[in-house]
Amino acid sequence: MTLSKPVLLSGIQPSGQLTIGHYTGAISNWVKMQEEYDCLFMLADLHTLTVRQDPEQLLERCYDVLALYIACGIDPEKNVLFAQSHVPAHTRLAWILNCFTYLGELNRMTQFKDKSKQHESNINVGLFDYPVLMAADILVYGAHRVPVGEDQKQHLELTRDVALRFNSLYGEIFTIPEPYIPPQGARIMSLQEPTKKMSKSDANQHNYIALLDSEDMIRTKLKRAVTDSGNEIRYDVDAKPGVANLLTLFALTTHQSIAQLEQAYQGSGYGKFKNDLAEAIIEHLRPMRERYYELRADIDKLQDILRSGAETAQARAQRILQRVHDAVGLIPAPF
Ligand code: AQP
Repeated sequence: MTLSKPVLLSGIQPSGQLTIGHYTGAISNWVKMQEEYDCLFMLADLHTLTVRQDPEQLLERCYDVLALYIACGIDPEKNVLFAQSHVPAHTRLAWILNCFTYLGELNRMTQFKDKSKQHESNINVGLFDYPVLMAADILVYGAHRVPVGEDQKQHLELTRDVALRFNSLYGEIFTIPEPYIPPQGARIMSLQEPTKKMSKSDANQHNYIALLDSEDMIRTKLKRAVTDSGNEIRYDVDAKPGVANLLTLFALTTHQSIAQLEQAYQGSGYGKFKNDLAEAIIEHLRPMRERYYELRADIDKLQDILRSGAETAQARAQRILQRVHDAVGLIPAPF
């Protein structure tokens, strides 16, 4: 008898160019987990609509992100790769979950507060409801594990609360998901403002390293990265947040410990440190980038992957959605 693997669900919004933070905080961990788990990786395209997107750019970015997932090592033969908008079960479950989520809970979400400040002229209902759609994304597949960066932890806690509430009323319908937060790289900070998270939609492109930045661009961005007025390379998040962030990136891209790096760069100054980090990142990303351009050129293949991923995902999501319909007393749907 073969035991089924636990289910894992994760995704990234195609709302900009993926950064090295998405790589360390999300995709590199997915790659490691894909053997152990039964994985579904989505393009969280519906989530991007909570902020105004340029339609042509969004479409291109969906393909960019899919090609990046694969180029980084996600195997489309072993995992379900799909677009959130292709599987209607997500939004159907989200509506039902809306009726089991309290306004007070959503009001506490820090991402909503932050994004409302960033987009004052477009504080739409979708932005407020984002965590409920995220809960549906996860619960509709019975996901056991959800790899997330630090910033998504609160949303996952809400997902668990809503699932427990629903189960306490209707029985064991939903699996209660566990987060996976990587021990290192779960919150890569902005290069110019190292107390703020590195984000792909940052208006200042010098705040992030995009996975597809040119080699020269990576060198320039790191050269300009904020450190501090001293010259000591030491990991101290409070006193030296910029240096601590760069040390984290260095450790992740070279598989050395922070202590080894502190030792190796003792007395060498920021210039050499940043230079070496730039070269380490360039080398680390090189194979992925070469693979990316090959994949991105084959749009038919990318569309095939999404088509087959959507079919599999929809068939799987249907099972839990049907149980939810039965539980709350909706007429069984012909689907
Ligand atoms: N800087 C980061 N460090 C570590 N992990 C990160 N993640 C994002 N930025 C970092 C993790 O990547 C996953 C998918 O993120 P997302 O794009 O769906 O949403 P986000 O967290 O809102 O990312 P951005 O770049 O900040 O998006 P925009 O700028 O479009 O709002 C998540 O697991 C996230 O934690």
